[in-house]
Parts: sequence; C-alpha cells; structure tokens
Amino acid sequence: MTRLKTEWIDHMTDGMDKYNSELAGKIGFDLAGLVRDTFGISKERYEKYASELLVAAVPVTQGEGIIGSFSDCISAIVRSMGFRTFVPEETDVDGIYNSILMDAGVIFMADDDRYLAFSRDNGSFGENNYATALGYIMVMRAMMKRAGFDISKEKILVIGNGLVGEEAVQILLNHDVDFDMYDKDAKAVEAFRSLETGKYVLGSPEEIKNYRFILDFTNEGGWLEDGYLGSEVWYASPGVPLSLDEKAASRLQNTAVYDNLEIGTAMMLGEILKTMP
Ligand code: 2YJ
Repeated sequence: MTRLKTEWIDHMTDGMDKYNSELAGKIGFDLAGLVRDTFGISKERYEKYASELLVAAVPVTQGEGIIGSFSDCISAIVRSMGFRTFVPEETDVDGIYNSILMDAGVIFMADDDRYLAFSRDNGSFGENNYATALGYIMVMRAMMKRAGFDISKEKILVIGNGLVGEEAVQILLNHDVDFDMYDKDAKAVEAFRSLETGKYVLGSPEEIKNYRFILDFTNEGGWLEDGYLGSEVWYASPGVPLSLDEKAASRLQNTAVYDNLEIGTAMMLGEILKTMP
C-alpha cells in the first residue's frame, strides 16, 4: 500500500469546493451525491445524518507516524459533504478517548496498514480498500452513463490486482460487470487466475489500446503513457501516484477521474450511513 505524502494531500484542506465542483462536472455528482446515489440515501435522510452526526479524524503515530495534514484532510473531505468534523489534539488511543468525550459518532483513523472509519452507535464500519474500489466503480458507472453507455453492457479493463484491485474484482463479479484484467506483475496475475473467473488477462500493455473504459488500481506513477491508450477513453483511478503520463492526463482531462483520498473517504462514510435508520 502506498504511504501518502503530505504534498499529495495538503491541497485538500482548503480545496474541497473546487474538488467537488470538478467532480460534479465529470460525473454529475459531488462526493455527497455519489454517496447518496451509491447507497440509495434520500436527500432528507442524508441531511438528517449530516446535521446529527459529529465526525472525528484521529491522528495515529504508529509505525512511520503522522503524515502532516492527513487527519485535517479527512476532516476537510467529510466537512465538504456537509458534516461537522474535528481533529482532536491528542493522538492514538488518547485521541479516540477524547473524540468519544466530544461525542463523535463516527471516528476515522489510519495507520500504515489500514485506513478505517467506525460508528460508535451501531458498530458499522468503512474500510478504505473496499470503499475505494466501490467508489471508483461507481464513478466509472456515472461517467459512462453521462456519455450514453451502460456499465452492465460494456467491457471494462481493470488494471492492477493489488489490495484495491482485488476488492474491485469481487464487486464487479458480484454485479456481473464484464471486465478483462491487466497486471504486469506475474504473482498478481497468478492470484487473479487462481480465482478461475474465466476473464481474459492481457499479455502486454499494448493491448490497453483496445479498451475505452479503464479502472486503474496500480500505484507506480507515470507508467501509463499516452501511446498505450486508445483514441476515446474514460478513465478512473485511485492510484497514488497517478499512472497517466503528462500527455495522457492532459488529453483525458474531461474523461478521467483520479484523486488521492477523497472518493475512498467519502465511500467509507457511506458504508456507515447506509446502516443508519
Ligand atoms: O494519522 C496519520 O497521520 C497517519 N498515521 C496516517 C497514515 C495513513 N496511511 C497510509 O497512508 C496508508 N498507507 C493507507 C492509505 C490508504 C489510502 N488508500
């Protein structure tokens, strides 16, 4: 799993309005809209949750320690969705304790291995790998719909069978969405083949050209050169750092959605909201 860097995320603390309006321009939803659409939450229900629920983002010093502004970014993302949020001054267990005293209903926190949110009210939780996979599949579905395509009738290319890619594979299989797989890593391909899905695995990146709809879960950065991509591409990727090279990023600017934390975080909250009365 990629360790986030401060410079990849610190724009979020005051850039969420811009983020949400750009997202809405590409998929028709801001983060709150994406969550409501994914989990079938009405506007009224959502607004009730947003007015009642206090959300804490607790800094965690374990392992490699605090990433400057990580908790502030989580707080900014959730605030941009209409919720009241705070970051306690204390860290770790003391931070959780003080968040409880402040009456936080949902607590977000991450160490080097896991990024989790949980509800104190009913024990529900959102886990980042799964939530990110689901979020990006929903982003692709929404982008496709706006462009006149139905995700259940087209073939998607999934790139990367890592921690998030694996979750995406399961979600796509469960929803009967057709897809092929590309991973340059032989072990990841072997793990995918062992699922015996019967899905096609690309033999080389040159074949990426044959796909219009690409979900990219790799985290190497800069490897997906414009030359690998076809003429018309819809692209969604939580990969940090971004796979697209500069030319591809510029060419796909209206049909590519990628971010470092926002969609996964929003969907983690959604996983909790969907369980609330
Ligand atoms: O509280 C802090 O500032 C740190 N303990 C945050 C650690 C953040 N964790 C990571 O960057 C992990 N690699 C997980 C990131 C998940 C993004 N998909």
